[in-house]
Amino acid sequence: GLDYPDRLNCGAELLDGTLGRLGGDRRAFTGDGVDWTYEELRAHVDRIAHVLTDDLGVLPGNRVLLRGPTTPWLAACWLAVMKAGAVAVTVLAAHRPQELRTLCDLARVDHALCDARALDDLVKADVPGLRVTAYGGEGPDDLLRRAAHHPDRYEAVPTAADDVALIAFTSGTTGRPKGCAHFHRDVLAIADTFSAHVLRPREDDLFAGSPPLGFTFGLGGLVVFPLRAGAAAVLEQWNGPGQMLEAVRRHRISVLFTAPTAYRGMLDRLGTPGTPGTGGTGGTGGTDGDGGEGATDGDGQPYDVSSLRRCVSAGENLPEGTWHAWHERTGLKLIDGIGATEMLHIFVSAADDAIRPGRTGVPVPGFEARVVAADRVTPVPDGEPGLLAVRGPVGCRYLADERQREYVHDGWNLTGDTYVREPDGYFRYVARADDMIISAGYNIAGPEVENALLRHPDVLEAAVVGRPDARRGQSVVAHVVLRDGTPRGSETADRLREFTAAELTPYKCPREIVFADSLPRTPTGKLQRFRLRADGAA
Ligand code: 3SK
Repeated sequence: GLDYPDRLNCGAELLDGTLGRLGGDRRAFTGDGVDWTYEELRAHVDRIAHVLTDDLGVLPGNRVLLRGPTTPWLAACWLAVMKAGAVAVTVLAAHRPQELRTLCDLARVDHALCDARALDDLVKADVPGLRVTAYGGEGPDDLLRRAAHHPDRYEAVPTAADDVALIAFTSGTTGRPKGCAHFHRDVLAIADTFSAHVLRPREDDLFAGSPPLGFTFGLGGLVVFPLRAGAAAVLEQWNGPGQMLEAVRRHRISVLFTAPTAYRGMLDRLGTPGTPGTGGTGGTGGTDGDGGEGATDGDGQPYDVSSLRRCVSAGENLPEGTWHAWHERTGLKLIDGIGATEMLHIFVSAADDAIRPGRTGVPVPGFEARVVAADRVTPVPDGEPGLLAVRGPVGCRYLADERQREYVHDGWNLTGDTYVREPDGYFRYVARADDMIISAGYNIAGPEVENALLRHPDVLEAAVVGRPDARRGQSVVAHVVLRDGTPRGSETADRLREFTAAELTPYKCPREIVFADSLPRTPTGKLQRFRLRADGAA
């Protein structure tokens, strides 16, 4: 088990602990015009922590909202909040004023540190009593200007291991946000489970990825894991897979965190071995402004992914076809994983030779997983679908929300995913439990139909939902984003229907195909199938 002392401050542990172990002269964060060693990072963090406590009067336990694009400064603010013993309330740059107001109210936020470039919406949110301090701007009270007047060493508040360190929000894929509280020990636990045992980073690794730091997938992958390993991270905001590929080449990134959609978007640009990529599409893979150059990036340089060593895919189901295409093109085995904001990070996964394509993996060391029946308690036999239940060092703690009772049963967290545990102990994703389609008495998993569609060369993205149908209860409708240049029309729809008919049992085949420019997604990139069900069109 994980054995942490009763007094534990995850910010101090990640920064001072690593620095003490490995020395401060190693590279820590780069991006947004800065390039810091661990020593320099600690000086910035400690100065900001002084501003928090000495100037702004932030007390241990106060809740501090953090908002901004992915930069080393945002990560430094997060670490300073940790060291000051306050609670980081992480939100997305994409949250709009009304949403920000709701989140601040839910989390009882006292202070906010906000990138000057993202200030407008927070000001518009007009949160009663909120003290907002901007960073990276021109104002005389700018956080960084204040920080310069403070000492570069700060003694971290000796928080308890089970003091709340952060509150992260999940809107799930259906709306009403919930705040999830996680302890200082939880932050270290995700590094000491998934990262230590599955990812196995090296000190010379350079991490990067697309998930924002307001999404715990990004916070873990881009801040917690590299710091715990004494490695470095590129912290910059990318707009789509073209910019991602450009960053991989420019920085020589070795560990990449992103979602299946982005891996497909990158593959679309890279092409298959021997064939040049298309250099850009208009699909959900990205609107990067780099289209049209063939297999070169925005700098006119050929794409080069040879620096990549570990590629993590999470946030959504990874279709087996995407796994094989990435492997064929790059020689790398994608590390698939399922995580949840409620669980902070990934709890079922596999790497290297333990990977079985098309399966998410096995419980990460430290976690247990099982598949249970609709009563949420009784395990179903291997090979049968049911609800995924998981328990381990990290678990769900919603802030005052009755949905806690639905999520946690007898110490097991029910993530809302339908899974099958196969006889070899591997977990295979079926669908989100509320995304199962019931048509003419058959249970149909939308992702299975989506995966079949994605195997067609003209399909870039697909979302399959049930539509109310008087005869069948529900009928299967596929929303499809086509690759550039493929005509939308009945001929293409017929070809796709024929294709799925050759791949799937007839009752699973889409009755209707709707073409779309893009699919509705949450700001963290998850498909919002409920919006397709409600609209009947993208
Ligand atoms: O919500 C998710 O999908 C997720 C995946 C990996 C790590 C963390 C999270 C929240």
